[in-house]
Amino acid sequence: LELAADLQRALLEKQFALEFQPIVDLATSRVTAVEALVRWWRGSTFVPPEQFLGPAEDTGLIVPLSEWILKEACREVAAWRASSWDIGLSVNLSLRQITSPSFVESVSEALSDSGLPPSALTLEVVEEMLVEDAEEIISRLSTLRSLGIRLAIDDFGTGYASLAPLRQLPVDMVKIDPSFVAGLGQDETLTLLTRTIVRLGHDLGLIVVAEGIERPEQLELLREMGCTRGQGYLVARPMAARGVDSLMRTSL
Ligand code: G
Ligand code: G
Ligand code: MN
Ligand code: NA
Repeated sequence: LELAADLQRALLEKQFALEFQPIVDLATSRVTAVEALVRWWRGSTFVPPEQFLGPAEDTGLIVPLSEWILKEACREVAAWRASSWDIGLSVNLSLRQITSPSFVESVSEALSDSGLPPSALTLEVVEEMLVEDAEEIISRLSTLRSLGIRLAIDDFGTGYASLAPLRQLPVDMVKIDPSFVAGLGQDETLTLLTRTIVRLGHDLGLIVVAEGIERPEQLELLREMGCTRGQGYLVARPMAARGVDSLMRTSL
């Protein structure tokens, strides 16, 4: 409850910030997109998203918070693109955000306000959101996709119904959960599963992103498997917009 009150105040007092984690094309090592990640500095204390996203969801504050995240992230990425840097943006969605009445409109508004083209925006959902009573969610996401927005399944492989969402919802991308990537080259089963997910994704015509790349060995194996894109501390850590500015200058 105290956290809930603090969250409300944090929103009013603009205590939230965004970081952006680069996502690279594994074949060329070029940065193709950034994933927006919300950060909360409660005074001088950093509160991890895992601690406040649940309470924000329970209190409904996730809706205005997510609207701010989308607007802010679209604005930043549109500015980078205006400097002739061809990058895309990935944004994580929460369940309550998608089911809120203003969801589709707020995404469209974030795009039109910033001038970011719909095709430059990828919305990430987790499998669990697409399993039960998901008709309304699937319908809303499909509406956005028909506007040109891309959809990704985040943490792919960890849900208990991994393959059903691929049939129910037209998606563009799967993001392989870090728990698979962690075992690359060290655990035979995880290596085999990763290879299988890459192949499955490609057979379905999807972009496959590996997350949580921390060791050179993982990067090499993913390249050898033909995985499309990679993300992780070895490639680049999440960074403030200023950090992305410098990255852009060295990338252009
Ligand atoms: O950035 P970090 O690894 O600490 O994120 C932890 C979790 O919080 C991840 O599951 C991530 O998807 C989620 N997360 C980070 N930023 C956002 C956001 O802007 N919106 C939503 N809904 N989830 C986020
Ligand atoms: O659930 P989601 O995939 O959206 O979570 C993304 C989070 O994963 C980010 O908040 C980021 O801080 C974290 N992350 C990104 N790269 C790595 C990595 O290489 N290792 C670990 N442990 N976490 C990472
Ligand atoms: Mn994500
Ligand atoms: Na993930």
